[in-house]
Amino acid sequence: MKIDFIGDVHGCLPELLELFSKLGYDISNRLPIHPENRRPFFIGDLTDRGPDSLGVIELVYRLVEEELGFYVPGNHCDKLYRYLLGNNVQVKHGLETTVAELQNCEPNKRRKLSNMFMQLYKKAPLYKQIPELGAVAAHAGIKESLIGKEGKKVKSFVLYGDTTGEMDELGRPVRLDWAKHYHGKDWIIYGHTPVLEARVMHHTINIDTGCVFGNKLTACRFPEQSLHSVPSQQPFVEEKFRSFD
Ligand SMILES: [Mn+2]
Repeated sequence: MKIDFIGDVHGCLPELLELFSKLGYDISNRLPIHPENRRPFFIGDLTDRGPDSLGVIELVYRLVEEELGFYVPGNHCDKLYRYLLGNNVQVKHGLETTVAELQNCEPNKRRKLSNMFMQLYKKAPLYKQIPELGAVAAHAGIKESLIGKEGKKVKSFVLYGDTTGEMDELGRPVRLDWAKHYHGKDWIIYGHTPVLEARVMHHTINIDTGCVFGNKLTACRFPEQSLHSVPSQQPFVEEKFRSFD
């Protein structure tokens, strides 16, 4: 199996289509198809902040439904799902743009896209082990001791990462650098924390290069382990990017 893992899209549909093109997918039909049967794997956070979250939902839903692609959810996906269930979630941190897109739709289209997303989310595993590639895909990553496990702790880790529950001086959740202490054999492919350049640390690769914050959208090919990016069309927001030692 040949996979192209794709980092946090956050509604950046034009960049996603450009990335597919760059990776050699034929995007002239309804769904992007690769001549060598490569499959895209979305590592979560499809929506929020970007210009076309609904377009991204529809595309990923169809790819997964037709077994042409894979998806694991991110924290933004989890929140959108809870919003669509009617739970009392705060419509901010980007969710407001996706909600506005839904509210601007005809009722039938709104229902259709809401249902698509809910199906996509409900059917998705929290993270996915791909033994033939020696890889594990999880939105915010996963610690070695949690691989193969389920439960609340796993869910919180793969959606939010290793957090302390505290905030930093800019009001961002304090994130612990789990990758620095990861010594597993499997490659962990993840996103969630925007970085200017894809970050390879031990056997982990963070491919969230902050497309929605004006940097670039990145894919990582397996088994080749090569990185491919297209530039963002969004304004650059420097303070959203983390640097690591
Ligand atoms: Mn995220």
